[in-house]
Amino acid sequence: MAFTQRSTDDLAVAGLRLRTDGYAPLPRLLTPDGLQTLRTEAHRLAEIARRRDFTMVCTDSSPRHMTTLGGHVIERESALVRRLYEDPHLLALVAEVIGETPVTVADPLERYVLNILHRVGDTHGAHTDDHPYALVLFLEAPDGPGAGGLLEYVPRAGALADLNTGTALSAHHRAGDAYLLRSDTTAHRVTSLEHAGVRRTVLNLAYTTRSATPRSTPSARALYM
Ligand SMILES: O=C(O)CCC(=O)C(=O)O
Ligand SMILES: [Fe+2]
Repeated sequence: MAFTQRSTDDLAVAGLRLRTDGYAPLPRLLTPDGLQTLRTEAHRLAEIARRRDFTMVCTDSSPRHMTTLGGHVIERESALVRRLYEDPHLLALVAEVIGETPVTVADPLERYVLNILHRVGDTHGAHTDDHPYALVLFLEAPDGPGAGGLLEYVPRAGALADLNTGTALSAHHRAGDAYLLRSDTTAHRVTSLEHAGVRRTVLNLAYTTRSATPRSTPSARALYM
């Protein structure tokens, strides 16, 4: 199995953190073998990923400088990611943290995406996601926070501009780490990479719930089509 085991207590702590901060870290979620396998898969998928450099008008014109691959392509190209997304152990872990049953996303484009920051200045600017939960798996990451690529987030944000008021929380992650985000109501962004030769590659798995109101903004199509 690609995932390390968590105690019920650990998952309860993560659930509390998610409800309080909109964010819950899951350090070293991937086993060394799981990380190796997924990183190799990400390198293969990166060959067909597309470079994006633009400002997203519908998210306060926040910047996107990154290489991405949308779920509709990943679905065709990667049996591994297809299986991972519906892995019963993973779904059980997500259920435990969010306190309800996660439901897989119907839209293939947004179900899972690959985001690669790999040039100095690369950044994934401010936004919220269309679906309530994001499980973000780190396949490559700078070793320390000094190289950038930090997640910044504001729970229950009234506006994306809340990220600029000095109240944003931030988190650094290493390869093999993961986090869960209440991604539809938590404003979030990834800070610019500061050093050359550093890569930050994540696989974002999106989940919804039975009670969630479906939402669809143009942003996912602009970044992943
Ligand atoms: O890379 C990250 O940590 C965040 C990814 C993200 O926000 C997204 O894919 O919507
Ligand atoms: Fe996001």
